[in-house]
Amino acid sequence: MLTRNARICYYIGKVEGGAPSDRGAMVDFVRKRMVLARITGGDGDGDGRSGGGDIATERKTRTKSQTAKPPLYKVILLNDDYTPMEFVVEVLEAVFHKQHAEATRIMLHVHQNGMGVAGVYPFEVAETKTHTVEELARQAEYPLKCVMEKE
Ligand code: TYC
Repeated sequence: MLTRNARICYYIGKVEGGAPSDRGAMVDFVRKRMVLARITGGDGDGDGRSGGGDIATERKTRTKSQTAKPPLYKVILLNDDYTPMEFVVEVLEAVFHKQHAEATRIMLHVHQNGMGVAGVYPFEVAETKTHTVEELARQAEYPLKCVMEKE
């Protein structure tokens, strides 16, 4: 205990440029440092790092995963009155690699509900597919529209 107190006194002297004059003030000071250490996950000296023969706690839990997942984007087809159903089905098969039955289901969903998700992808893939759909529609002179939305 003596060693620990000596360390604390040394530490306080190091940080504050002199030990607090009475014991109550010192205890209070050390208590505040330990609270700080608990909040910051550091060792209480305010530099956010541990070590140096210091008083307090090590952080034991990780709150963020190491491998961040990329954000995903929905590619959404919009309904219109002019694009033929078969063209939309072909686009879903060619661009979104859907089986014929699934492509037909998605097309009918868009036709009946005004919009529907063709697929979900990382940003650049979603962007390329969106442009491809609009380019195919433009070449065929259909007004089919496609937008992307963050998941
Ligand atoms: N509503 C169109 C029609 O009746 C078909 C259609 C479906 C158009 C889906 C666009 O994204 C779309 N011919």
